[in-house]
Amino acid sequence: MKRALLIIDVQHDFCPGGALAAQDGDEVVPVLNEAIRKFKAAGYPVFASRDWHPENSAHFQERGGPWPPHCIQGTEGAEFHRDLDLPDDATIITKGDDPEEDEGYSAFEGKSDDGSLLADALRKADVEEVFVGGLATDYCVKASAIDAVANGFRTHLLLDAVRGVDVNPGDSGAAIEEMKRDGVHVTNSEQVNFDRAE
Ligand code: VGL
Ligand code: ZN
Repeated sequence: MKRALLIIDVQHDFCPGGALAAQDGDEVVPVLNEAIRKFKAAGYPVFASRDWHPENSAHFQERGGPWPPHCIQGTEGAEFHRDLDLPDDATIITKGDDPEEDEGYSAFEGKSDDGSLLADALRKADVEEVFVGGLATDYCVKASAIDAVANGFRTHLLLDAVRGVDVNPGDSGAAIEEMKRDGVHVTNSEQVNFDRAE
C-alpha cells in the first residue's frame, strides 16, 4: 500500500513564542525530520499543510472568530518552522486563505499550488495510507486525520509527532479519543518501519 507523510501546520506561530503556540510545539520538528528521512528513503511522498490567513480573516477575534491573529500570509509566523527539513519535492497544501470563513481546519479543505484538493493530490500520487503529524492535535491535526479516514485513506496518527493548543485542559487527549473513534490508528514514529513493509 503506497504511503505518504502528512505534516500539518508546523509553522512558527504554533510553536513557543508564536501567536497561537501549542505547548512544546517545536518538539515535533526533530521527530518529523526523522520521519521525513524515512519516508523519502522508502520513496514515499511528503505533503505539508500551512495555515495561511489574510490579515482580516473572519477566523480572528476582531471579526467574531475564535482566535487571535496568527499565520498571516507573508509573515514570519506563517513560515514553516525554520528547522523543519521539508524536501524540495514536498507538496505544500494551503488552507485558511478565504477571508470570509472561519474554516480550513482540515488540510483536506486546502489546495496544492496547482489548485488540487489534498485528497485528489494524494490519489494522483497513488497514496492509500497516510501518517499524520504536526500542529495542533486538538484542531487541524484532528480535523485532517478524521477527514483522511472519511476520504478513504488508511490513517495513522504519529503520537510523538503532535502537540496540542489545549485551550481547555484535556482537549488533546479528547481529540485523540475522537480520532480513534472515527477510525484513525494511533502509533509512534519509531514504530513506522519500512524495512519489512512491502
Ligand atoms: C489551527 C487553530 C486555528 C491549527 C489553525 O493549525 O491547528 N488551530 N487555526
Ligand atoms: Zn488558523
